[in-house]
Amino acid sequence: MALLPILRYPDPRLRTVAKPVETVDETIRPLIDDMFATMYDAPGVGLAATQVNVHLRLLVVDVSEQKDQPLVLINPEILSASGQEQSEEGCLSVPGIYEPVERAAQIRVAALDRHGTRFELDAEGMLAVCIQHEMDHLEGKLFVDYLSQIKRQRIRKKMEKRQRRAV
Ligand code: GNR
Ligand code: NI
Repeated sequence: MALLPILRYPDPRLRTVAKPVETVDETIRPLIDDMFATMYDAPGVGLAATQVNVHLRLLVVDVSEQKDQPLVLINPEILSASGQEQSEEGCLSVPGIYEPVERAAQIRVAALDRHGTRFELDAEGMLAVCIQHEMDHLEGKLFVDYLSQIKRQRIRKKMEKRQRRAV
């Protein structure tokens, strides 16, 4: 298993729209395992393939306390959404920034699991937030896109400054 480098905002590669996974077979499973290792190591509660520069519709999440409920969603689709709730979001691609974002409170999602079997899932709370956040990544969208232009600009400047220092 390997830890994968995570792209940082404002890297333009984070704006790539991911392509569907055509077939779920052995070739994709090592990527799933590496994504879990990378997410747990970070640590984070979710990770989209986009963040590790793989532009496929694949995400992993684990919002459990014990970090023992790994969930893989391949080619996820929102079947229905209801309610609205605001919560503080952060992102491994925008480290150190936390801002409130409004999202659907409850969602029903369909996806393929690591064996290619279709399943449906009802989510609310942190799991619903996380799945919506990860599905945005697959569309090239980041949580900072929901903030005001002024805030986003400030965050971008901060990230660019940090990146320069890191060289
Ligand atoms: O680790 C993460 N925490 C988090 C907190 C609130 C809302 C969303 C998230 S997802 C984030 C990991 C990440 O960047 N996934 O794309
Ligand atoms: Ni993120």
